[in-house]
Order: sequence, then structure tokens, then C-alpha cells
Amino acid sequence: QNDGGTSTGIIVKSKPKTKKPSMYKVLMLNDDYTPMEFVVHVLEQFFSKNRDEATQIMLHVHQRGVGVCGVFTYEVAETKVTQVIDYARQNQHPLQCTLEKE
Ligand code: NFA
Repeated sequence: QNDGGTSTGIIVKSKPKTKKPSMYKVLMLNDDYTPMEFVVHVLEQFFSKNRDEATQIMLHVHQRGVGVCGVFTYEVAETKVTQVIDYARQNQHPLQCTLEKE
């Protein structure tokens, strides 16, 4: 667009002012010690998965080494990672989660 006809001849371009937030995957990592039922419980409690979805994700992580628990804005994703790791530690399990930008 131009400057609205104030006659300087300067062309002013404006960007749309809203941006979609970057999204981040929360990844869960396999380990040899965390019980499968605990992982399913975590996926239900922190990622709002039903029993079937939670079981599928758990088995995927168990078999492939890593899997996606959900996709969130940065702040939410970071909070989920912290909550899961803290909760696992409180229960003496080594379960680990991490973030990855989409
Ligand atoms: N591999 C773990 C076991 O055999 C289960 C597990 C699945 C752990 C997914 C972490 C993530 N008990």
C-alpha cells in the first residue's frame, strides 16, 4: 500500500500483524526400566489420551525408541516436559521427554 496520499511518494508496505505461533512436539523416549503401565498413566494424565491412544503411543515408543505425545506452543510444551520428568522422578522412574520444533 502507499502512504495514504500525503504526497511524499514514499511507498509504505505493512505486514499483517498476527503470526501463528511456532509449534513444538513433545517427544517421549524409551528406556529399559519405566513400567509400561506407568507410561500409559502419564499419557492419560498429562496428554489427555484415552487408554487405547495412550497404549498405542507407549508401544510405539517402546518399539521405535521415540514417539510424539502431542504438539503445543513452546510454553505449554516446556511445561509438559518438566511435569512428566518431575512426576517420573518422584516415582523413581527414569522416563524422559524432550521438545522438538515442528
Ligand atoms: N521399555 C519399557 C519397558 O519395557 C516401557 C517404556 C515404554 C518405557 C515407553 C518408556 C517409554 N518396561
